[in-house]
Amino acid sequence: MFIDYVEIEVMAGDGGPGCVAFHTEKFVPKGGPEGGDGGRGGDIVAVADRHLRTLLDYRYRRKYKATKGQGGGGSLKTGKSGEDTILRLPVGTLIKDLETGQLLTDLDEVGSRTVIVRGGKGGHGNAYYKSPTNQTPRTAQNGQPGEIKRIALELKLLADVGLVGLPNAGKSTMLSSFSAARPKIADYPFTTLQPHLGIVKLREFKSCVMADIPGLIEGASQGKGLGHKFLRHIQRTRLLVYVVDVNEQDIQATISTLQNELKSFDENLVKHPSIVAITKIDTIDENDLKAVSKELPPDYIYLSAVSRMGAKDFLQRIEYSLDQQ
Ligand SMILES: Nc1nc2c(ncn2[C@@H]2O[C@H](COP(=O)(O)OP(=O)(O)OP(=O)(O)O)[C@@H](O)[C@H]2O)c(=O)[nH]1
Ligand SMILES: [Mg+2]
Repeated sequence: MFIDYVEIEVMAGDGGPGCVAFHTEKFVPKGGPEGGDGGRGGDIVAVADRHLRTLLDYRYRRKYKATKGQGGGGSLKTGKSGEDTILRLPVGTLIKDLETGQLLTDLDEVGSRTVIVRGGKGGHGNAYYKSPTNQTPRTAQNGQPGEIKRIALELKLLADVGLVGLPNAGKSTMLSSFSAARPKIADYPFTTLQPHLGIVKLREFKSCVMADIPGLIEGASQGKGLGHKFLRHIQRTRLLVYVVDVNEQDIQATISTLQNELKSFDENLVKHPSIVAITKIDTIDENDLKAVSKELPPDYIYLSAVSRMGAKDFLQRIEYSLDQQ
């Protein structure tokens, strides 16, 4: 469940063909063979990039190709090599060969680099075949084809953003509205019994992992409701979102309740960067919303996970907070 998984095809570049050419110069009859070798095809190289967190971008593009080597030229010129194609992947990505099941690499450190498929060698030009018995070879070799593999990218996800709220606050609805995850949603408390993760696209090439966890109630630390052990799933998140239903009688008191429960699990949790998201704003009319927002700090975000009102603001705030760290 907590694994991001994508299958793609990677094709290294073919080697360029060797060249058949002979030396030509005024007054030099019968110049020798001078066809150069073809260039190597480009490799496909996987690199661990610390700025990436998910494999989301690889879901949209499934084929990656490196460029071909160029053909050799006259005057013993070797063809230009093809360019490598770099696959930037999050740290912690495992790459497996789908045909053999073999683990090709584990990008376990920032900067880890592995060649996944090698470009083909360039073919020899005719100069290569010159020998005492064959002074004028007229053949050259084709380049070798680049390797092709179907590979699986597999990443164990760690959540960046944790949703914390009372039961029924709308956490699961939020996750399903912003990601492809489909946690159960229902109009009764304690619908969510275990954490769900989803990948939220913030903008192109930028995404984060959001965790939806069970609802928290006053006294959870004493075992009320579902207890609070599930909070360990958000202990390593970089940002907490307090999710509060706009219809809640006392929004500030609700946030304090949530914070007290977090504190009794782990003091450090309340020191995490956080955002307050007041949700379900589609359920009250504009004037009531104005009245509510007047009484609350100006940096709270108002949104509806159903109508997606305020969604853009919310995602921007998440992006900004994650960027600050
Ligand atoms: N109108 C409206 N209804 C919402 C919104 N968000 C959630 N709901 C409704 O509120 C109820 C509870 O939503 P959930 O997403 O299951 O709440 P939760 O916080 O995950 O609840 P637990 O898993 O029990 O902790 C459901 O009936 C949702 O349809 C919203 O933005 N607008
Ligand atoms: Mg839920």
